[in-house]
Amino acid sequence: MIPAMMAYKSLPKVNVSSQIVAAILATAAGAGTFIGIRYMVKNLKQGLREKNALYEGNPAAYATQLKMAFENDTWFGWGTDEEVVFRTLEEIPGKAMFSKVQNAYRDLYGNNLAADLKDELSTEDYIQAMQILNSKS
Ligand SMILES: [Ca+2]
Repeated sequence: MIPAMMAYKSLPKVNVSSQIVAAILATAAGAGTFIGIRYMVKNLKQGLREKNALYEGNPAAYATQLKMAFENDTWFGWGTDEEVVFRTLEEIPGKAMFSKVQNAYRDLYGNNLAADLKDELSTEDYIQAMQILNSKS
C-alpha cells in the first residue's frame, strides 16, 4: 500500500515537470521561428541590396556596400563588418567620387555617411577610415 501511495503522490509531480518541459519546448520553438523569420528577412534584404551593388563604380553601389557592412548583424548582436568598410573606402576612386557616395548615401538612407562611419566604427577604426579617405586625391 505504501509504495502504491508513493507512486500516486509522485505522479502529479511528473505531470507538472512534463508541463514545464512542454512549455520550455514551446518557447524554444517560438524563438526558433522568430530567428528563422528574421534570418529570411535579412537574406531577402541583402539579396536586394546585393543586386543594386552589382553596378560597380556607381556611387549608390558604394553607399549600399557601406550600409550593408554597417548592418552586419550576427546571431550574437548588431555588428559592423570593418573589413568591408575599409575595403569599400579603398575602392572608392577619389574625393570627387566620395562626395557622390555621400550624396547617394543620404538619398538612400537619410543619414550623413561621415556621421554613420563615426557611429559604426571604434575610434581607431574611424581614424583608419579617415586616413584612407584623406589619402585620396
Ligand atoms: Ca552596425
